Amino acid sequence: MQALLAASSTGVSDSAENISFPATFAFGTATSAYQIEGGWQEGGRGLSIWDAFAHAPGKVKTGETGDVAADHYHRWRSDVQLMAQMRLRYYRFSISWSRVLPNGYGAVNEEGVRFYSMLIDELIAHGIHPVVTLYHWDLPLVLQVEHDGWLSEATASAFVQYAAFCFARFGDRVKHWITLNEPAVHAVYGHARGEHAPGRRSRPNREPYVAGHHMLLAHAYTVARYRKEFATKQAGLISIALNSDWREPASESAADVLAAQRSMEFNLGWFADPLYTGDYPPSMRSRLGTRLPTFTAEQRGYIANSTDFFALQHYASMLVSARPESEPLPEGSFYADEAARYHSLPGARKNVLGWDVAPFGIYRLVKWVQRRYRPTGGIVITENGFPLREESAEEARYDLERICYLKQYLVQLARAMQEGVVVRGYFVWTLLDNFEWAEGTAARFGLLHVDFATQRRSAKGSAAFFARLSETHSFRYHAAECNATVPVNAAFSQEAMQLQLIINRTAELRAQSGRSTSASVRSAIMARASRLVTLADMQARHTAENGLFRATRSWLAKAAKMRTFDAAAADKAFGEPSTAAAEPLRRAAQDLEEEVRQIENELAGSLAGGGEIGVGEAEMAVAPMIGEDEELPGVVPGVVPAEEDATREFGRLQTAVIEVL
Ligand code: GBH
Repeated sequence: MQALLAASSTGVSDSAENISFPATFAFGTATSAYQIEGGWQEGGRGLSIWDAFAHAPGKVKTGETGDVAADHYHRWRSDVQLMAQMRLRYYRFSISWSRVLPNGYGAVNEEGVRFYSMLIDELIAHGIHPVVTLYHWDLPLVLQVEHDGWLSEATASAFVQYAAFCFARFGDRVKHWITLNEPAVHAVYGHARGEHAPGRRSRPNREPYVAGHHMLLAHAYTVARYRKEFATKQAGLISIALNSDWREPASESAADVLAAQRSMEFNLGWFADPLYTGDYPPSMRSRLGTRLPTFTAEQRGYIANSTDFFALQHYASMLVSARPESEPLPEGSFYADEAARYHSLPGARKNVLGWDVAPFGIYRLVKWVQRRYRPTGGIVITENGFPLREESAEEARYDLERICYLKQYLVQLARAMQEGVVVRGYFVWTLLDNFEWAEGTAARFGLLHVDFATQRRSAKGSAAFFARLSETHSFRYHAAECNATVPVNAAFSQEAMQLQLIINRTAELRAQSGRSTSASVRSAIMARASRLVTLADMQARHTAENGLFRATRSWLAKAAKMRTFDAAAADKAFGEPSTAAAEPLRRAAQDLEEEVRQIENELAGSLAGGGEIGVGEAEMAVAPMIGEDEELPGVVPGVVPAEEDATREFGRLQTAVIEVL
């Protein structure tokens, strides 16, 4: 009996994997100016829309501002030292536009230029490549006040001038540029939801599209300028960073599949389609009509092919279903046009900001990007990371959840790369705890913990992990360390097959001998049946964790079916001997005929003697046939037809087992 049940651990693979990345793969960390610098009124810096927004009461949940943030403005030298100690080779940071050009355009603040120039030199001196974002949401306040910010084309022209200025002053040393950070998030959170600067929300289904349009134009003209005046001499690459949550269809219905696709197009395609095709996705054009601005032919020429690589940022995933006509959103809501409903992912954990952790999401996302855009220069993940509350440095030292998040997302990225998706780099958001926009400093994404009272930095466990990864380009991943599920479908098939054999044999012997099945065989069968319920539930969880929701539904159905294999029914079935019972069993187990014959031979001796069938015999019969490493068929075809069912209950049990195979 023990041995019979012990066999159940076979087929479950739970060994550590070695995940590795090419030697040329770029590992780095990312930050942004307003989130780390502080020094808001120092060194001649002009104000930005985030200064104004954070100082307005009630906008930041904790009441904090970025006035000091992580004080990087004063600590940049030691922060670079920390990066060097972590053996990082790439660092993505942003330039504060208003620190360089306090009024958005015109007068230059040389002190601000010097700050970034020294930072860049310091990075290079430590062997760290600077990757520079020109705009991470901190628009010079003047441009908002005088021109309505991104609602005006004037801001786009100002941006091009500012960018060209940066190329001229820093481009001799900076070889990787990002024009804008997440224009979609900036447009929606800043111009529809009002949760980010500039905090607008009065025309939520119009302004985001106008702002987005001008950001796209700013990007396109900047890239044209870079390519014309700087790229050849400076030999650099340029792109724009786009964020995308992965949107998984809530069901296989055509409506939901289309809704998920539409949702991808309305969020990522909104910016990515123009970059590759020169225009917005047709789905947006048809639903938004004249609310979606248009590009002239000349502008299309500028915007198409305006990236040297695809800078992709990803954090979370969600389920998407079609929004029924009967449940419209209030007229004018930004989300109404998309006609989608978002849901939590079944089986996913939520991070402290309520976002669903789903490593498979990054795999599907990069595949989606690769398929739709085939981006020249490949994909660089310019942000991915995990927030925790980590009050103390001590607590933050054991950020296993973050390490697991990073590992599991990287495992999925490596998997996509193995399948041909071109990914060239990966940047963790973020180097150190900082001002997390409307969340204040409460949500910490850093690899380094920052005590905001003392500004002391301490390494979290994830800093050590990432340092090693950045140096070795590989890590070991073991599902158990992250409490991740492992596939048990092979174990399930194997055990279901064993159970099938035992039942078949039991039935045949019973039919031939006319004796009832022994209690020990019955309980062995019941124990195996309940083990199958557990395995089916485990596999359901595993498939859900991996976004294989159709499989999840079928595993749940299998588990439910196996549950009907209850003791009372078994008693009834096994207690009433009947010759007819053997017939459907044989039909159902056609594939196993050969094996059944073997069992017959092996059991021939005990059969001759008659009597009860002992569990040991059944077990012996099954065990030698199924070696641990043997490949077993997953499916046994055939279902016992009801009309042949002389012993109805037994037939039902039989069906349960066969169907779940
Ligand atoms: C980035 O934006 C920013 O570039 C960066 O400045 C910021 O600090 C960092 O992320 C962390 O927030 O609630 O499940 O619907 C992230 C953009 C958009 C990603 C909303 C998560 C919500 C998923 N985020 N999305 S969900």
